[in-house]
Amino acid sequence: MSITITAFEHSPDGGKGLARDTRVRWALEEVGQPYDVRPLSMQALKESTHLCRNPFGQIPTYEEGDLCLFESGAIVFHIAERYAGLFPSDADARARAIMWMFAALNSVEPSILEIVVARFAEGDKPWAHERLPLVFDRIRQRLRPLAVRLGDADWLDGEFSAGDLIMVSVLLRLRPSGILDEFPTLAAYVARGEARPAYQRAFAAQLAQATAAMSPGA
Ligand code: GTB
Repeated sequence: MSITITAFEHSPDGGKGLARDTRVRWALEEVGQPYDVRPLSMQALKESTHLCRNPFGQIPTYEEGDLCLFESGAIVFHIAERYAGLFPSDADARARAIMWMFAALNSVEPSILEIVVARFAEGDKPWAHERLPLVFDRIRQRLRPLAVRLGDADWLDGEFSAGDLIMVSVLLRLRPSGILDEFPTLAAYVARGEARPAYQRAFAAQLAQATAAMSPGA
């Protein structure tokens, strides 16, 4: 059955791969499944056709036959369950991989998303410059124990899994802030994720799409 995902037609990051379709593309590349992309404008996200796919009017979504999913974590979970390559076969190790997916999405990502709120949604408030350091401190409170748990291992729990895929994707959002450099083992962990051939293919695909959108007709 063919797979179609949605992505920004014009990604606001201009091809840096920071939007959440990249993690879905990466998962599909890891398991070797081809996919089509339906690029959507900001306006199309809020139209009824897309609201049927995702009631919140966001990307990414995932269609496969009659199945339509939204939420990048749920999509990567589904891909990992349906296709070999992202979940270990041992049941306990699989449970831990799922735990790391949730940890990335529930315990780490929310603190990182606060940067966007502090910089863009609240950037014009008189207290904005005082809030940003607090936001960074809360991120450090998550990164410190994560770095301790990772130690000098390559991945969070043995072999690379969907848990690492989501965690690396979440941490990548920190790159522009420079905060990752304070945690060299985490920076190296993210670099290992980015060096995977499947990530490289996913990144190149989203970049090609962003570049084409910037120069239509070229
Ligand atoms: N929890 C959902 C998930 O994990 O799938 C969140 C999905 C989400 O936030 N989607 C964003 C979206 O569709 C794109 S990824 N936004 C449009 C809207 O809400 O109207 C978030 C994102 C956007 C832009 C950048 N960037 O430019 O760097 C990075 C990440």
